[in-house]
Amino acid sequence: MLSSTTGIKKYYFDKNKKLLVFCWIPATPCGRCDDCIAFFRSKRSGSDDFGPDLKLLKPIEMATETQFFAGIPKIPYVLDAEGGDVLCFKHYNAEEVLMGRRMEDWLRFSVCYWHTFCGTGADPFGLQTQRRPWNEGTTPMECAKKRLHAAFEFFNKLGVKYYTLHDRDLSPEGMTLDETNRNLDEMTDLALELQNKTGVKVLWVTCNLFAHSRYMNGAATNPDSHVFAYAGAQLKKGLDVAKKLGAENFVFWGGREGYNSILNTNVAAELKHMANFFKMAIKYKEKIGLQCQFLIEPKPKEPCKHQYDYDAMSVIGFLKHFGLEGDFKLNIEPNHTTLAGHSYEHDVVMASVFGMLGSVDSNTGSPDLGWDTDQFPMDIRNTTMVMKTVVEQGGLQPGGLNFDAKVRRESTDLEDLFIAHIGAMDAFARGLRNAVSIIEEGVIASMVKERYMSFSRGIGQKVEDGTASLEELEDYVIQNGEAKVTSGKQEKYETVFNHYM
Ligand code: XUL
Ligand code: CO
Repeated sequence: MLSSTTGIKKYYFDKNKKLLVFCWIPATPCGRCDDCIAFFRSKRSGSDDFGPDLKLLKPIEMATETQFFAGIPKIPYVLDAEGGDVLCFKHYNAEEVLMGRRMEDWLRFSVCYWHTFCGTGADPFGLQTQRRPWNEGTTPMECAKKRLHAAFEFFNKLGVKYYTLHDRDLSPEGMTLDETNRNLDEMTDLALELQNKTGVKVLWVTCNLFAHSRYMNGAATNPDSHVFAYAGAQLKKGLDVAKKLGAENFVFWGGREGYNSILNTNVAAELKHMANFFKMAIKYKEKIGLQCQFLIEPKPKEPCKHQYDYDAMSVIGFLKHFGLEGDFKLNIEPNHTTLAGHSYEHDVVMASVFGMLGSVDSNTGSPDLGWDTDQFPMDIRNTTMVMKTVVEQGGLQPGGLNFDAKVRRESTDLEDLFIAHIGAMDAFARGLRNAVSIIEEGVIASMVKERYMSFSRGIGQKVEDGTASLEELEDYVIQNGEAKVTSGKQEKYETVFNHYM
């Protein structure tokens, strides 16, 4: 009788709102057919309310494959969900159109491979706390394949269309470059197969040029040209991988490109070598016909005491100095921005102002700590600030919002991976809605416009156009005397902003 396990299913929460049953396996009721409903009604009160323990909620679509995340449904959008319901979206409604674009296309969410599937909760003071079933296997390659299957099950259930990866997350390093590359070939064959099967795409690929001990003194800024050559060889393969997987962007994060002591460092030489490394990347990209956006990810410190890509403005200055600004944009990670001593949104805004905001590693830190905690972004004020800039510049495409974030060491359940992403996606959906209201109503924009009004006429207009001279400014002051005191009205702006939260 009740053997169907496909199609529309129903799921249930217990009285504590914990997902109790989502799929009735054969030989038990499927929860969908008339027989099941009759069965429930005979056991319970005769209605869709099955008593204090079970509640029938909206029918949801089941993911087709469950191997690693049994018990987790395809995450639905539930408009009337209650506070304790955490395995559903309450704000992120992928298809909903805001300012002429679907939410999904404004947000372009991506799951990162390294934290979510390679992370184990280990920290400098303690070993792994999180046991992941995909890490159980006899060889590194066997685990790598299991991990990839787990990742695609996760992407599907979460409903996220993009993922990001380092070359070494996907596939283990071998004894030689050749063996490493063969591992990568095998793993990228499987990744491509799963991408084609599911429609999930690569937002960006990056090379891990910082973890191996050979890179302890840097990769493109290493004082030894042999190490530089190794980094170049790894980058060449990384670009091939990006092409093979159809990556829409390629990120450079210079983990060890910087110094720990200025005394042993030739800064000028290192910066030139790094620029030459990027020039080789541009050439090879052109040669293989790789169509993707190059991105540099700023970070001020950690692991190096000083990193050359300190913040957005340092990177933009570097790119302009070496004539590279036409080939790169920036991937801004707000946890890095706050480490540089700026406010959360500062680098997103600065990069955007210079037309250089390419993508965002959407995470947050704990400003009271002072290192890169890579937490999930849950603060609606922060997400609103970021989305305001993103919407104002017309979106992030081909970049996106990549969750470079990890669940806390103490969050050890598999479902925590879902809860964290769902919470952050909802936080960004709320940020988007708020930003759209702020922009559509235009109160802040008209206040700002009014504030700069004096540059639209007279001497201000000449300054704006770049035609004024110091002599003219002096004449203006002689004729007009002292400038009047004008309030900056910060509290008014903050109050108006809070209205949209
Ligand atoms: C490190 C960091 C990296 C880059 C990619 O702080 O953010 O994960 O995003 O290498
Ligand atoms: Co990052």
